[in-house]
Amino acid sequence: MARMPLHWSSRSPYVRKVVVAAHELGLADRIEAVPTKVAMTAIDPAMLPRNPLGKIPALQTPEHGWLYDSFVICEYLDGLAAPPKLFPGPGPARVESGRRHALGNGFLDILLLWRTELTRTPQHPGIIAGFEAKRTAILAVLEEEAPALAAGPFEIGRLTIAVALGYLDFRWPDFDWRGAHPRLSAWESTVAARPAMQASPFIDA
Ligand SMILES: N[C@@H](CCC(=O)N[C@@H](CS)C(=O)NCC(=O)O)C(=O)O
Repeated sequence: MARMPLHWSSRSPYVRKVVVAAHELGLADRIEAVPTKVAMTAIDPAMLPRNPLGKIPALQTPEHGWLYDSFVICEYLDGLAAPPKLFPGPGPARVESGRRHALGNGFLDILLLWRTELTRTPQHPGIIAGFEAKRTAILAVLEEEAPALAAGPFEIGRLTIAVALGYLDFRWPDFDWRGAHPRLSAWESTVAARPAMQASPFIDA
């Protein structure tokens, strides 16, 4: 079966979500990575007909044409795969998975906006303070939830939280969150060792 082109970068956490999902679902060989450089300040005009938001990931599918964003692409891949799946069926587990995904993805959104703010001179101290407060709150909630994270299956919510923590380490290597969050740190180390996570490291290429 033909491979599906995926606009891809080794620096993008949202792309990594898709690649990890593809590996977890046994579909990695269905995807053809198309290296793509985009940024808020560097739009690729060729991307816009494929994703008018100008963002990656975008996956070309036989049934739906170009699909975006990472959550939608992961759900699409989940539909192609045999169990075990990354998206629970309707019911409480689905709602809880969706909440975890919102937390992990929202964390990613904050970290990306934060990096953009750091490129500006002068930076807005109120915005930076807000990011710091949210990062503190998110890590506190995740530390509280770490036993539950460890007790359940690796679904789209846990996958996204794992990618967000990996991105935090990638872009803020000097920020030691592990010392104050030992249970979260232990869980992150376990999930970071999964073959799907190992197959898709962040690289600043
Ligand atoms: N909500 C989107 C976010 C995607 C996103 O922001 N990707 C970044 C790369 S990490 C991007 O393409 N940025 C370019 C831009 O904002 O114009 C998703 O989950 O796919």
